[in-house]
Amino acid sequence: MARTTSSRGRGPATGRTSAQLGDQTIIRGEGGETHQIAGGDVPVLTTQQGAPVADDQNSLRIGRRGPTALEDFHLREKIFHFDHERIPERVVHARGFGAHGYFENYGALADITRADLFQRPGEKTPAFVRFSTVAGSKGSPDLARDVRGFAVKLYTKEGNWDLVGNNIPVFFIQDAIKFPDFVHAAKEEPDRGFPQAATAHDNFWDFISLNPESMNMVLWIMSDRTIPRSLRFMEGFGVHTFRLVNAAGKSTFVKFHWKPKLGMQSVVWNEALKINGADPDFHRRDMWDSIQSGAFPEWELGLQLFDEAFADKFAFDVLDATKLIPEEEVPIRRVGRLVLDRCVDNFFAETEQVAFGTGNIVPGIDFSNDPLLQGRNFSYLDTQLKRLGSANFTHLPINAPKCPFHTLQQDGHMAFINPKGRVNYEPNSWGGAAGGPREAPDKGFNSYPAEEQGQKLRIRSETFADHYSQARQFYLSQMPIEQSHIAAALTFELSKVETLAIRARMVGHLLNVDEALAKKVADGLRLKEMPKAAEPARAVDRSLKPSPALSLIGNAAGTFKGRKLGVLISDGVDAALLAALKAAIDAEGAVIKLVAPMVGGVAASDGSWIAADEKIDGGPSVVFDAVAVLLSAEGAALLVDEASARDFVADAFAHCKFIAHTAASMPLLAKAGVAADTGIVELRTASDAAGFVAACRQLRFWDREAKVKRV
Ligand code: HDE
Repeated sequence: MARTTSSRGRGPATGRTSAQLGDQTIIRGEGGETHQIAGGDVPVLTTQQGAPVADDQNSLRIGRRGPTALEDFHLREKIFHFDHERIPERVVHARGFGAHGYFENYGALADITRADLFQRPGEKTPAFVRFSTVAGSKGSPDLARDVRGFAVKLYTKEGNWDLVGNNIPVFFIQDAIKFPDFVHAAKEEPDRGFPQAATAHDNFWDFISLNPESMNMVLWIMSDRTIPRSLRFMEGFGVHTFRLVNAAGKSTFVKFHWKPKLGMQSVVWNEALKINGADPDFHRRDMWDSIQSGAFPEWELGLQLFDEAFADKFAFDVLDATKLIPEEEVPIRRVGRLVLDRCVDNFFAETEQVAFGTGNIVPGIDFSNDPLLQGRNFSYLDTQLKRLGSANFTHLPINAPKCPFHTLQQDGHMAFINPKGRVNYEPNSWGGAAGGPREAPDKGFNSYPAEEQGQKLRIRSETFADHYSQARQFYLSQMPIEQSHIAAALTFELSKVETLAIRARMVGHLLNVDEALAKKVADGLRLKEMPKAAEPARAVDRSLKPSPALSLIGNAAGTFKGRKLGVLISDGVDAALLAALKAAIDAEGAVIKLVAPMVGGVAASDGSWIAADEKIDGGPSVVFDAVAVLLSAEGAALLVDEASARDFVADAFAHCKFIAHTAASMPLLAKAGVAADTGIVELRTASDAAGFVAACRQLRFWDREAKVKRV
């Protein structure tokens, strides 16, 4: 084996070399010994036991080229600890991104709940939120077509309240007992270990097609909701019906909603596929960047409140998590806002170790009998023991309440909150403080005393039997462009299913949702014959009125705020035009990023130097919401034959983005196949910039889509 003289292994034979690493100078002496001279007052590196470490570059060996000594406690401890760095990833929702913030209460809600956080107007409750995808592993791409988790931990003065929700208001199944089957079917197939983070495979659609209660959710997951542009631009839902209980013991049913202040927005599927390649961290980077820049993401908490009388007359069972209550039937009351204003200090300690649980509720909030929720109440506590390895996971700072807490639980692995004193049981006759914590009959959590009776049965209520009517209602509530996306997504996913019978079975279900949709998908799959409609357990109710609130595009916020404009520039870029565009984007509260042939920058028309944010193939247009192509004639001549520049423009066009350009950029636009439409805006002078940014408020120029997406 060749002998190395690498500076890390053995020092050079003579003299000393030095290298600069950050603020440290590493000096390698003759024979390999190393000294670090810290720049400034930095702590000394130690072992876990606190012993100062003299050499962190070389293990202890016998002779210059001899074996390593077992007594090297520093080496052993370091490798041992490294070997145990991972904890099991979440069995679902493994990939996530968390941030801190607060919930601010708008007004007192004492009439409907005694929950402490809702009692005082303007009160701020610390919050931690973790967003996630469901199916993929920790390292999967952000833009997988998937439901997003939206889990909120509120550290209230009467304990932690976790609202462990999703960005879709309904769920796949009605009973927790089917959750393992559902998740097995959705995740990678067990024999081959793929596909990763994708439902486009046989097992998923096999299960779904045999499980008609999923159909409402299927329509939702095939909609653009599962490819959000940003975690900041999506809604959140508690999904189940919960109860709010006031001080007099009166209960009101509630469904929880989070409404994004910047409105909703999604990407298109072809864009999602490309974003996953260009920036698999697209969502977490977006969240990180916006919080770090002070543009704090915000949602309003909405309550849909209803009573037993409404529940009795509503067309569906309010305990069935595959159904929602349209906002048009029970309006949403906005009661506060959630602001995320701080990134985590340590991803593992906070985002990875945070333990949410549906069972974490506080006085004034209570469960309903939703069988999915009841099952979840077991699962979340159970899963924490597996993942965090100790019943003391609540001692971790991210999980511990921020209000005083006193239990009589003790010991166990890693217990580091250890009460002093003699008392660890109750009742006891030790008086006063020595007697330890006592129960509080009035102030403490009292379950709502719902009357329950009946036979012990494994049975699904008749009232859960309608599987298609709300799926149909959702589909008919979408704008035509959204309907076409749903049909395209179903066609894409089912095209990946190899078993023809499964494809046909799914189309049989779609016939109960909407015949035109079923036909579109059948044609898209080139099914030789139309299958028979699936036999519904209960006849489809075709009289449900569409709910316009369910459309994403139909409820766009009409702002470009918080969005990103990507500007392709070259030497000779018109400095005044670029400055005007930047000013208009700043005024909108949006972000501008400059993309150039080389990241160092370009020489502008006025001789100034403009640094770029990205090199052309590092900043493809898929990571922007709109683009501007501000090339000079020389720039266009240079880039017209550059594939990444053509893709920049062609993709922006295909993804229906607004495109501004200079006249000189036309050769590149023409080569990229751009055909004129009103979403393509020529910037003649600096005064045109503001008009373009105003047009971008529509977010996408959907009229173009029929011209660029033919199958
Ligand atoms: Fe979960 N779910 N879930 N889930 N879920 C978990 O708990 C489970 C369901 C949701 O960011 C696990 O700590 C069962 C609905 C989110 O840490 C696990 C059932 C909704 C997160 C679990 C459901 C969710 C989880 C895995 C059917 C939306 C991520 C790791 C009865 C309302 C929380 C963990 C985070 C995580 C079980 C259904 C949302 C295994 C048994 C419905 C956002 O306990």
